[in-house]
Amino acid sequence: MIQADSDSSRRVAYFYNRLIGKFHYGKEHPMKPKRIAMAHSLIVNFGLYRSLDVYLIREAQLEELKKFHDPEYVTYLSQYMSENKVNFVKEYCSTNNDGVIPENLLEEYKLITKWSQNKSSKNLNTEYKVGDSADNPTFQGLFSYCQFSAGASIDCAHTILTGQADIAINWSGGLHHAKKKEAAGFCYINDIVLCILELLRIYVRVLYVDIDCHHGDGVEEAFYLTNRVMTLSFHQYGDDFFPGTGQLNSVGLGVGRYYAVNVPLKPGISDGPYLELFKKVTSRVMETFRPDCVVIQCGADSLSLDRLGALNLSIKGHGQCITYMKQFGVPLILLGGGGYTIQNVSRCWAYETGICLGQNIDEPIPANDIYYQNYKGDYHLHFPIQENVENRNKSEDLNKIVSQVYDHLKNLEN
Ligand code: TV1
Ligand code: CA
Ligand code: ZN
Repeated sequence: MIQADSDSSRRVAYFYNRLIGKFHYGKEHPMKPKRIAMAHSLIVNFGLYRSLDVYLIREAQLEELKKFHDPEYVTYLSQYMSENKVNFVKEYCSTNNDGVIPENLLEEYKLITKWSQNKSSKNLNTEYKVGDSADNPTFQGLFSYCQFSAGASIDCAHTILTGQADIAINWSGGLHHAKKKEAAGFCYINDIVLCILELLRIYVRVLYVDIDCHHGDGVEEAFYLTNRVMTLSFHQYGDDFFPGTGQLNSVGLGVGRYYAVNVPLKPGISDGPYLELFKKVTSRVMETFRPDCVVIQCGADSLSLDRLGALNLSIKGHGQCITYMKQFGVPLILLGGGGYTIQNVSRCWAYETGICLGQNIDEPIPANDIYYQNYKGDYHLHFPIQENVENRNKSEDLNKIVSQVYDHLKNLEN
């Protein structure tokens, strides 16, 4: 039974486009856009869509991406897609039409051929870290994928700013590692930075909270020098865990000093200690920073049994972070992010969509779900917690983190 809790219900804008799930980083690559389609399918099958304002994700235009990214980098990314498109058109022509270009594709074909010939050699991959490592491959439609992810996060900001929603959700966003002119950690365009920049056109202060198991380095770096955005990341840290930044003493610079907050964690942290830490830190941050809006990167790789992360949260524990942030009554934007055991990612984000609506879903996966087979072995929404995982964070380590963070935040009180 769905428990409707009308007191905590909010007007929720949910952004989706069924094309998102079609993009593919490559067969062995852990990042699977399909998980967005799986989450959506659960959201539909649990009946949550009936209470959501569902918006179609549009592609952000080049000019919008250039609000944060280097124009040459954006052009480079767009050209790359065009090059793929050339191959696609060529392949299409040779397989279907014996090399004859159909009239309706001719103009497009000419344009993209010209682009791919004009491409200067300095623009080839290594400078922008695109296609030069297994982490950030090029793939069919890469640029469109970036445009969708960013278009939705920018529009999340707009629904909040115009008062059309109290909470806005984009599970295809949250690509927190992308830099001004560099791809990193499966991220090419930083939809989060673009979203926050849009919010800053009206709001004075924006809080960014990142519960992905990786450090939110791209967002932290973008706002490292400003006091209008506070970035707060909880992440696994140490033993060369990617990206290697996010120490407790990275606090921001200049007027941005103490407006970056980092909570580095060792593997194995479970719901109890994580939530205690999360609440202690976020409550003090809310009290001292008093943001006009909170953007949450809800990376689901902090869940137990993730393919890349080694933290030990349950879906309920992960969701309690959202519940806790919701009770401050400040507008929220929820974005996706990491999450590599995909049947748990879709469970988690469907559950958190329910939380936004004040609907606590807890029933098995509906048998008519088109991705039903993906849940084979356990059709419950919640997976059992791992009892045999050691929490390598001693309570004295965690207490030390809290008191350090409090000391940093004391510098902001006046
Ligand atoms: C292709 C095929 C790529 C298999 C990448 C895990 C793969 C990884 C792959 C992988 C993998 C990383 C590094 C490598 C530093 C680099 C969306 C020397 C089984 C937000 C990004 C993690 C996390 C990048 C993104 C990391 C996010 N881990 N198999 N790659 N090097 N890269 O460690 O924060 O979740 O692992
Ligand atoms: Ca994080
Ligand atoms: Zn991650």
